[in-house]
Amino acid sequence: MQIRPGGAELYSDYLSVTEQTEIVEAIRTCTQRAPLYTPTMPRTGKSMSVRMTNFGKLGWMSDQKGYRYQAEHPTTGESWPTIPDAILNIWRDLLPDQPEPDACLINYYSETARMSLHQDRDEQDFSVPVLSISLGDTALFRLGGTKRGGKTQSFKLRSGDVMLLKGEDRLAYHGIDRIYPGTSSLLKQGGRINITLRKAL
Ligand code: MD6
Ligand code: FE
Repeated sequence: MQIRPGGAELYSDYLSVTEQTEIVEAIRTCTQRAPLYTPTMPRTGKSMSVRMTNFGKLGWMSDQKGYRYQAEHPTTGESWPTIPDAILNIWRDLLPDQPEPDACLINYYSETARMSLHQDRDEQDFSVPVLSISLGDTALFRLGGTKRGGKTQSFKLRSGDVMLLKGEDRLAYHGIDRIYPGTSSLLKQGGRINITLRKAL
């Protein structure tokens, strides 16, 4: 479970298939109101390869203006759906002493999508961990240190795995190098969903 002394924790197979299916169903319901959209990069305006949406009071956004949290969906202008209990309960189980998350980012990866190395640092209080849930196809995750260009380690994230970035590793660089298509039958259309729960404010 502990990956390394820095504080990252990996709970392999944390969710049963039944629990995973329940979460996918909840996401399907919520994305009817808050559809997946293609975010763009600050400055360049280039499209990211993942598609995103959010649940909770605040949604993490990236567009030409930069990274931020905002209360409305960028294309519908509506507030984000509330975070489904099936997702929130994982935070309550693993982080009972932490304040409840106000932001739930949903990333959808097609077979060819990737996520370049980044830090999660748009939140106010870095002492609150970030919780990440993997669903669908296996991904190759890369975890580095708190400085760009340092040593990194790679491991696979499989459907039902839950990871915490906490302690010193809360600000570790991380990214997704690739997806392994066809490694899970959870999502009918294939691909991978990553859910990150955070306390933004
Ligand atoms: C992903 N995850 O697993 C991307 N961020 O698709 C993240 O960016 C991430 O896994 C913060 C904490 C845990 C994560
Ligand atoms: Fe991240």
